[in-house]
Amino acid sequence: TMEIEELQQPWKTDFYWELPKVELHAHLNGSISSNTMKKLIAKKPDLKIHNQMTMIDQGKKRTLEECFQMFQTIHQLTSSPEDILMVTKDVIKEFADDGVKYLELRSTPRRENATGMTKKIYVESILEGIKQSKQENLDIDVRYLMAIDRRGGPSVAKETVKLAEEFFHSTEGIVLGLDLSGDPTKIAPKAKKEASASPKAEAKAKALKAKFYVPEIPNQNKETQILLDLLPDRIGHGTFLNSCDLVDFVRQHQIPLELCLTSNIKSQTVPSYVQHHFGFWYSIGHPSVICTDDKGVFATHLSQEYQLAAETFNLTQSQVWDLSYKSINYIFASDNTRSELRKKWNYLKPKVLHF
Ligand code: 6MZ
Repeated sequence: TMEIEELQQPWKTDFYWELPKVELHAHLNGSISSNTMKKLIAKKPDLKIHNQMTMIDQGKKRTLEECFQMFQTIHQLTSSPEDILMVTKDVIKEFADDGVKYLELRSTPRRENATGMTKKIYVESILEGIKQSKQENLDIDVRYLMAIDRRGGPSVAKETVKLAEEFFHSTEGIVLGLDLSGDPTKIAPKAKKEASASPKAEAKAKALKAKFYVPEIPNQNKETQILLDLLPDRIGHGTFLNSCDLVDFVRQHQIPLELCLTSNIKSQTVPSYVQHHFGFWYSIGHPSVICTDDKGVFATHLSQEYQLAAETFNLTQSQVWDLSYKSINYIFASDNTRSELRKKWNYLKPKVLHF
């Protein structure tokens, strides 16, 4: 069966798979593979959910709104602490199998009344999954970013910051920071400002690194600037950094971008691979990290994203290597972890780069 599996996984053939990689933008519930999804669906047949409702096949597209509906469907399938534990372990294993050596997994703490899962239990289940994966000696270092869904507004944002702080102190660097995500169309501008301002300000005070999405929808330059003024440590997508002022600001502050090609194309925030803004940011040498966003929903792998970027923008193997090596600069973990990763990359370099 190994042979068949290899054949069905063409991205596993080569360089892109062997390339050691860093994944900095992956939502847990969007990263569930179809294998794991089958297990979840089998546990809850009454929901009548099938695989096609939770992923977007090759060549298919959806609107961003439809993508957010898919997350609601997926959340119905991951409603218990056991589900979250299984999903966390499977996702980590899959990233490790794809050559990812360092992973910052992000996820929104969720309460589910039906199963009695609290936000705290949710977080603990993820941390348990990370711990168990570590005990299995997988060659991957996993950290957790606590996500704030924009829809919740300021009160949920504050609650999440508090929760993050609790775990920040007790997990010795596993909980690294915050992320502002969720549907960018679903929150009033004022609430959005407060939601984004409060965690950043509080987190800064508490020496937590905080990170934020910039809205993925157009014509929100003013709000984008409000978010940028908080000086996020990294920016997810950057899809609509579409005015000179915004671009200048991001360049001036050298804020690294997490770029997710397939996600943007399948959710139609970018019309095609060649038109993806990776081309622009890469050409000016701006700190850019290739990421998957939701490898399950968008049916991709990090190695495949590297391959797509390389083939679309004509990168050589050594340019691809440098892209991956530089992404180590932008992780939220300590300098110590950074130098461990660099050592690993340098050790692997002659084995991976064939000239
Ligand atoms: C914005 C996104 C996203 O947190 O339940 N999420 N937010 N833009 C995107 N681009 C497609 N993809 C995923 O994972 C699912 C959640 O991640 C966020 C949404 O809030 C979604 O509900 P967790 O593990």
